[in-house]
Amino acid sequence: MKVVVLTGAGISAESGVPTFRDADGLWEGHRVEDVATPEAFDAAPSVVQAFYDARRAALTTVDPNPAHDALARLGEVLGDELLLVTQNIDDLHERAGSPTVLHMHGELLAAWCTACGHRVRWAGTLGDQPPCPGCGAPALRPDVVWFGEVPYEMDRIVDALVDADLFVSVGTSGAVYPAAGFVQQARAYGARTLELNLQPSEGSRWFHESRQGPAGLLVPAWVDSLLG
Ligand code: BV8
Repeated sequence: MKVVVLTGAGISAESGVPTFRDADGLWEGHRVEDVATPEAFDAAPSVVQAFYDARRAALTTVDPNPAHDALARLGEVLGDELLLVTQNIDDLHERAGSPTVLHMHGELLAAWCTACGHRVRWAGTLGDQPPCPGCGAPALRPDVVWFGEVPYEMDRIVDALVDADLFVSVGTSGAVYPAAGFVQQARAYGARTLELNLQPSEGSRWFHESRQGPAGLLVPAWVDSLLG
């Protein structure tokens, strides 16, 4: 059985990672959409770098929760039959042991040089403009997909949606595209669709079934039911 699982900020909420809709979606008084854009980076790079440096540093203070652990278990059993796609830029799926994780919006623990295009794993800060390990230019930006930028590995995701027997969405508000449109694509190609979310999302009506509750309870229960 081919399964595609899409996760959003809600799966990391119980680990202590704030969601985008938490804190009324503001960061230091900025609308998230205002700091997570290339325009914001051009206008005020230090503000944007500080936003991501703080979130990168906070990663060391949080741990995976039972929802991440259950998806790692599912990945161990299903192998290539499962594609785990996340909108999250944290590393909690990997730390829970998920064999493969597709970060469609990038990762906090990676940097990208805007001078030479070099990509590099990065755990420190970028606000102090460290030199690029590739070309030496002080031109590193967070390797995340900002609003108005094209998400990563869209071809691989769409291929998996077309082949999917089951599409499951966990902890996402369905407010941001193209991720919010995956349920309709998967359903159009015959997949059964299931939503696991604390509250109904903007896309709930597109799912065959929508279960409300905390991911830390819903996801282990669903994985146990699937693996029997
Ligand atoms: C693009 C990285 C072209 C940075 C992010 C169509 C219509 C309208 C607008 C658009 C459209 N197409 C494109 C747009 C523009 C835009 C967009 O969607 N804007 C929105 C605001 C209207 N999209 C883009 O710009 C995208 N690029 O379209 O390029 C293209 C497209 C296709 C193919 C080729 C080219 C790029 C978008 C990516 C932006 N970067 N993140 C960073 O993280 O800082 S988006 C970021 O916000 C996250 O990654 C995530 O995607 C989104 C937040 O959403 P969620 O993860 O769902 O989090 P949220 O807080 O909203 O909700 C949490 C949910 O969890 C809630 O439902 C809550 O109930 C639930 N919950 C809470 N606690 C729990 C829980 N559930 C279970 N258990 C709990 N304990």
